[in-house]
Amino acid sequence: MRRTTLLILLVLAVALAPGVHTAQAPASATPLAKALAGWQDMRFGLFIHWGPVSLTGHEIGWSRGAQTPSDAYDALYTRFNPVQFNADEWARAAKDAGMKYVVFTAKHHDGFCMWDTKTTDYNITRSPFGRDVVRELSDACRSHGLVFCTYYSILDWRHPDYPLGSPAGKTRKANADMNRYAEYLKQQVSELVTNYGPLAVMWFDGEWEEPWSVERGTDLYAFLRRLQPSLIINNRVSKARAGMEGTSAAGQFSGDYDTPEQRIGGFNMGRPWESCMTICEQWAWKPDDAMKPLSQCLRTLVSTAGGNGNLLFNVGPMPDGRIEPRQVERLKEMGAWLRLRGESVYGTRGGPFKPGAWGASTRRGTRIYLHVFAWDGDARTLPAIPAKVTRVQLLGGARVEFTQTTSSLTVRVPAASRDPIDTVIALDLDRPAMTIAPVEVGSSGKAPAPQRTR
Ligand code: H79
Repeated sequence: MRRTTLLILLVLAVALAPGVHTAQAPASATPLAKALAGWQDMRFGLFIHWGPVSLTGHEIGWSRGAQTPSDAYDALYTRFNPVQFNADEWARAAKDAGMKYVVFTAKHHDGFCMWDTKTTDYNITRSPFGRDVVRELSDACRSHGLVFCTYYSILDWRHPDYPLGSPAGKTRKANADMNRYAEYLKQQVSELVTNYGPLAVMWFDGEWEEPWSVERGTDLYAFLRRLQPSLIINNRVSKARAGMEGTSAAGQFSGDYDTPEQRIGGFNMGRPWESCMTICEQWAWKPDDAMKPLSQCLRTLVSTAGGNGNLLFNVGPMPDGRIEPRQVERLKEMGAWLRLRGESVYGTRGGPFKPGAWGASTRRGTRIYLHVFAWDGDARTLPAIPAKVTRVQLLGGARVEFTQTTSSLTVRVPAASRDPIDTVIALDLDRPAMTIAPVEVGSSGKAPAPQRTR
């Protein structure tokens, strides 16, 4: 009897103990819930858009039948020979950036398959290059401790059975058969999950056209869930996405997380989300594309984490197989910053102060990390929170002057100690930071409007 009691106590103690990085997923959680919490902890991933289209410098999928006639587009793979492709270098670039996962375009809207598939000859092994890029990249990611994921376009403007065609789904094919196409699609994703998995995420896209439906999406989701119970599947598997905002319509089947595109998603503690965004302007490689400055890259990442989202940051490698050196350099700069400030990003959750031009906040345990972009002289004032702040310091140790009243909280940091991109300040509290309800910043009047933004 006493042994039974002891055993129960022991089980309870283990179950209630906080996790090492996060206490978001209890031990009893489903494989999917655990995977989602772990994926949220990662916060930062590399998106890679690549294929024979890189030979043209135009956008992947969309340029088919537009900038490049369809026949010419479909023949690009016959001269695709990226001899400088080195999966280890790509994985190293992601690693050096402080990224934790990689999502690769296994198949985009043009239908070209970057893996050795049995389902079609329109794949990388038939190119002069002849190597299985998905194989090499998934292996390299694993050996560098990165989590591998695939992007897969539901629509396929080239496949004869998919009803719509290039340009941009504006044409209709005569002898298409959507049911047959759906079988082809299932075989393809099952190859990806089975031969290259387990995958962390299956990143669907191209779901918006008429041939796809919530019913088909629900069926595909169930099919994949059976193949890999821990697989995370984005909301584009279904039809509930609200355009580029990427949120999901309430009450409709919508996969596991939301997908804002080319914008930072809205603050949301309930539904997981991930913003996908390009380091330049185009998804696929374009010569002399305009690259985002470091400050914008880092503030985007921090504002995303502050809204409780992930950032999937995209590069489009060149036709020779390399990621542009200037882009690799930019990624390295992000990684250098994260090596010093990473504890304020990885394994955190967003809030309680909502992000804005002023900055953002993240939290873990009894700590809030303030990420301050805009100062009022030496000060940053924020609305009050229902917790006592017991200690304030710059990440790295220097003490910070602070005052806390019933209506506000002010931190002061002299210019010399500030980081012009993002000054990170740790606030230690007398209670768990996750117990604090979200706080609006700026409109209350208690917090001054930001003086300037960069
Ligand atoms: O792979 C990259 C792009 O090629 C792809 N998604 C990223 C990750 C992409 N697909 N579409 N777009 C980008 C823009 C498409 C916008 C529209 Fe629509 C399609 C406008 C109307 C149909 C999206 C879906 C917004 C509303 C419905």
